[in-house]
Amino acid sequence: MKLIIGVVQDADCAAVVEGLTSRGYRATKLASTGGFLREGNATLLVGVEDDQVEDAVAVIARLARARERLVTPLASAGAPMEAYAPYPVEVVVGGATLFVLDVERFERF
Ligand code: 2BA
Repeated sequence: MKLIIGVVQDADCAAVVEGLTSRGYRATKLASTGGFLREGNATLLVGVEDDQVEDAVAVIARLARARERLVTPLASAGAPMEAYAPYPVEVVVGGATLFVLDVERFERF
């Protein structure tokens, strides 16, 4: 068994969860915050059989859309001020950021 941990944008989360559950996958949504933009995003936990990983990843890839964002990042606490650039930068936010982990043990009571 594998655990897919997927960070998606809030705007795509409902569609991704719907896409996964409609294909029989179970998903858990956790509210999360990106370290760079400091904005809300969503982290999905999706437990799947090994042979379902590619299909589940394809569902997420189809429904999570990359968007360009112009942002002014906040300075990190403790970071040297000379390393902080207080002007807007354009970033492309996923899509999705996925981690696929081996599951040592799975129980559901
Ligand atoms: P954030 O950390 O808020 O990052 C949002 C977007 O800002 C990133 O999109 C990337 O385009 C840009 N970005 C992040 N760090 C940057 C930096 N140091 N310099 C310049 N641009 C930077 P994505 O790469 O699509 O990431 C979307 C979200 O996925 C991230 O939100 C974070 O919550 C998560 N994520 C991405 N990579 C991760 C990792 N290696 N570990 C844990 N979470 C990750």
